[in-house]
Amino acid sequence: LSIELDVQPNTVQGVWNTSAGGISTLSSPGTNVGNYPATQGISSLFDDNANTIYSSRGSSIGNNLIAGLNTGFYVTIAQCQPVLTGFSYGYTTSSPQNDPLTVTVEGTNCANLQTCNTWTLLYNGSSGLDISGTNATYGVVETVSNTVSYQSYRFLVTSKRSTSSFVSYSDVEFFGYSTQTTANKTASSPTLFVIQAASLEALWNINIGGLSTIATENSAGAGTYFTNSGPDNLFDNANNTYYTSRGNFSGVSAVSGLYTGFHVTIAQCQPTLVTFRLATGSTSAYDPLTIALEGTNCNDLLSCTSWATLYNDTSGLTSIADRGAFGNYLSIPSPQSFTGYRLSVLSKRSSGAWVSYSAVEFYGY
Ligand SMILES: [Ca+2]
Ligand SMILES: [Ca+2]
Repeated sequence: LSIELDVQPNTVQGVWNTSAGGISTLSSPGTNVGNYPATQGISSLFDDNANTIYSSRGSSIGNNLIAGLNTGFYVTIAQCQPVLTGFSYGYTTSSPQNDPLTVTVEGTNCANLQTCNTWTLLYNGSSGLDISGTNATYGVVETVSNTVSYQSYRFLVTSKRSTSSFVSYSDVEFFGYSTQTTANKTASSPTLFVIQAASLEALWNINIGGLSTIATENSAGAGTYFTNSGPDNLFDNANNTYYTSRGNFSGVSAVSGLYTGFHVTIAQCQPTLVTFRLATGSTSAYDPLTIALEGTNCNDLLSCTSWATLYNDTSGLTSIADRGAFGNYLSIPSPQSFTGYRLSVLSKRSSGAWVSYSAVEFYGY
């Protein structure tokens, strides 16, 4: 079963003058060979924004057929023992001449990617962007014939569409599978968990310890969350975007939004959650005041009926007046390893049409 694989933060590095099998030459912002424009750097690649792009000059300055070739990036995947089986590139909206047409994909388990010289070639072919002039955000998902786990991957552009000054693309998505329960981990200092973005689901009608129901996006109605206000807004590093959920009552009441929440899988080996915290939303009345957090090792979170309650207490927001501000860190009394987690709101500050909050952070090892 293929899922979208997530990027380990701070591991993406742009490269130039680099070919499959060789050492990576690192790129940097600037206006020379080996540079990318400062506003079109590698941070544009995994920001879920099709309007931000990564552009490379490579070894040529000028409008020609070679500028931007033999450039790309390497990246480490957050999941445990990830196996890459597919990818797709994102189009730029304005520069079809910059589109990569063919790419190489390599995998490695080197600890130091900068000095790594053991890259295994997994793919050499189309970028998936063959068709020009489409309104699509992403190109075709290309299949990588691979069954071996590599923690890190390198993507290099070997040809482009036309005469241009750069090779540019807006995003790259990774598909594959992972095994999150296999590692044998010992306790260490908690760090911020990477969530598996594709596993995140809005929920309502949550039965603690049992089943829940998927909530849908809508402007009104029971079992819905407010338009553009889904749980992805909890993990976007923006304190002015909110998860705003109605639950089983669409209207102003003391119960609107209760027993709503989300479930999510953590993208790393054998995660053990130790502490977590929430941040307030736009309006005090909608703040969660008491919450439950459950964990499971079920593969399918929606059908799962074996949820263990890890925390059932205050949200940490009781005394927080500022909007978009984090509350207190909340400690799990008896931490243990679970791959999946579910957060449910049990009570809110006062009467309102929904429950709303701006962020959740999970820390563990
Ligand atoms: Ca982007
Ligand atoms: Ca947010």
